[in-house]
Amino acid sequence: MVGRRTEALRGARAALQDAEGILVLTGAGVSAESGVPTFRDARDGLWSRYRPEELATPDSFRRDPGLVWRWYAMRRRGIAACRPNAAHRALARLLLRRKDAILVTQNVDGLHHAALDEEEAPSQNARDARGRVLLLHGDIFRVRCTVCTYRRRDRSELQVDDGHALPRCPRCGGDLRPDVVWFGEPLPTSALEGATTAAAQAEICLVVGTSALVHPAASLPRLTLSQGGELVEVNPDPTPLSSAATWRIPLPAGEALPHLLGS
Ligand code: BV8
Ligand code: ZN
Repeated sequence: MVGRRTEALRGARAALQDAEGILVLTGAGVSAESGVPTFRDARDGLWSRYRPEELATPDSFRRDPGLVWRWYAMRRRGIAACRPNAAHRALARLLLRRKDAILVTQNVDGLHHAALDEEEAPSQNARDARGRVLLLHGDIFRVRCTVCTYRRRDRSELQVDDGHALPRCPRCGGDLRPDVVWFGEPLPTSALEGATTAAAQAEICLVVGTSALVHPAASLPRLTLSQGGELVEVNPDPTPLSSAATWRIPLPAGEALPHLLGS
C-alpha cells in the first residue's frame, strides 16, 4: 500500500508541475488539522441534535434566528482560535508561485486568506493571489443585512445568547444574517462563474478534503475531467469522486500537500 501511495504522490506531483492551469477545490477536510470541525464530524458533541443541512437554511433562520445565530457564534468562536495548517500554507505558496492556479473553496473559515497573509510576498503578488481565491459559500466572519446592502466583516465575538437582542443593521434596523450561502440559496454569481470557467480550462483539478456531496461545488472536478483534464484527490476517506480520480492520495491534507506541491 505504501508503494502505491508513494507512486501516486510522485505521479500527481509531476502532473501538477507540468500542468497548465490548476484548479484547487477544498472542503472542510483541509481545515481539519487546524482544529476546525468538519461537517461530517460536527455531528457529535454540542450540536449533535442538529444536522448542518437543517441549520444552514433560510427556513431555519426564519423559524428560529436565535438558534441559527448561536450556532454561527459558536463556530466563529472556534474558528477564530484556529490557524492555517501546512496544507493551507502549501496552497498559499502555490497561488503566489503560479498565476495559473485558482483556489475555489467551500469553506467559510477564512483560513486560505489567513495563510496568504502569513506569507512574506510583495503586496502586488499577494493581492493577485488573493484574487484567485474564490469563496463559493461565503465568509463566516461577514454579516449582511436582510433588507439593505449593508455588509460588515469582523472577527468580533457575537453576543447572541439568550437575553441579547439579535444583531440589527446599523443603517436601516433590519435583521442581520451570516453572509454565507445556505442550502437552497444560489451561490455568488461571480465566484461560481469564475470557478466554472477555471474548472473547464484547467488541465488538472486538485480536490482536497471534501466529501463531494454538496452541489454545485462537487460538480466542478467532473467539469475538468469532461474537458480532458486530470483529477488528483487528497482525502483519507473515499468519496463519490474517488473512482474518477487519476491519482488518489489517501492521506491527511497537511501531510500530503507539502509533498505534492513541493513547498
Ligand atoms: C444551490 C456554507 C440552487 C454555510 C454550505 C445539484 C445541483 C445544485 C444544487 C443541488 C444539487 N443537488 C442538491 C442540491 C441542493 C444542495 C445540495 O447540494 N445538497 C446536498 C446536501 C445534497 N445545494 C445547495 O443548496 C446549494 N445551492 O444549489 O442553489 C439555486 C439556484 C438558483 C436559485 C436558488 C437556488 C448551496 C450549497 C451551499 C450550502 N452551504 N456552507 C455554512 O458553512 O454554515 S455547505 C457546507 O457543507 C460546506 O460549505 C461544504 O460545502 C459542505 C460540507 O462539505 P465538505 O466541505 O466536503 O465537508 P465534509 O465534512 O462533508 O467532508 C470533509 C471531508 O474531508 C471528508 O471526506 C473527510 O474524509 C475529509 N477529511 C477529514 N479530515 C481530513 C480530510 N481530508 C483531508 N485531510 C484531512 N485531515
Ligand atoms: Zn440594513
